[in-house]
Amino acid sequence: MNLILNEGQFNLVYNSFSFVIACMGASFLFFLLSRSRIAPQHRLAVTVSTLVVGIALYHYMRIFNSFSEAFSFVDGRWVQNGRPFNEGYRYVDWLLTVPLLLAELVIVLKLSKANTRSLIIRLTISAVAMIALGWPGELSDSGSTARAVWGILSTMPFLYILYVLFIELGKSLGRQSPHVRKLVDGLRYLVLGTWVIYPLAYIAPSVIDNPATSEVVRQVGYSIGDVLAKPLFGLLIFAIALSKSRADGYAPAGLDDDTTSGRDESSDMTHA
Ligand code: RET
Repeated sequence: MNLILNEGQFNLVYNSFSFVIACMGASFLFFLLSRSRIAPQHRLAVTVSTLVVGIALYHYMRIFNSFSEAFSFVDGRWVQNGRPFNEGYRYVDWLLTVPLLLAELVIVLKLSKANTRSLIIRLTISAVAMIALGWPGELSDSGSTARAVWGILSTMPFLYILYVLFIELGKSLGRQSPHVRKLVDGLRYLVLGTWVIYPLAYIAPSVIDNPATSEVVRQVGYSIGDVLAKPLFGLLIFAIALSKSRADGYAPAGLDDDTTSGRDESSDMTHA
């Protein structure tokens, strides 16, 4: 059955994708241009953030094009024209970015090597399982049993990830400074608060009868989730890396805001 969206519904999805592209592009540049503010030993987490928003920027451009090509404007309404809207970009994006986001969180904490390795391996496996199990469900008919079963299977690794972040990671936080501990705490709640958007958007077609409304809710929901989970999460990671850099005594020349104006340029050169 061809989906029909009214002008407002089509524009809402279209503009959400456009907004996500702007957020990913701006945060990509920000992470790239600000990396010199971070001490070299804390830069890896920011590098991973840069990769995540770069990957998402690319995928959202593809999603945006695929969406606009899949609909034609006929008699004042947007009618699906037979060219499929490729939802696969979204899942491929998550397959790459979700393990990276989790790795970023572990890396910035600078735990022991063995602890870091074990956390990254377990989180990566569960993230891949969560997304791989969600994909067949996303392709199933709305309201079908298959959609519900795949959704439940995918929720299991999702719960395991939350368990690792809240219970296991909590034990490792003792060694962090109070400021960093507060930031990491905020980060965990950001993950909890934003990641639940995804399963909620996933069940929209099963609980909302109107196919146009449920499609809009799902697409806008995933888009909001992606902006919070990638650029905003990346900014918090950046703040942790910055705080740790300062605690390590890292003060790059020319970057201490308004104190630079009266300084002799040759001293900046020697630090460059
Ligand atoms: C699916 C299927 C239904 C059940 C669950 C899901 C969870 C998805 C999540 C995705 C997170 C994506 C992120 C992307 C940002 O880059 C697959 C929708 C639990 C949690 C964080």
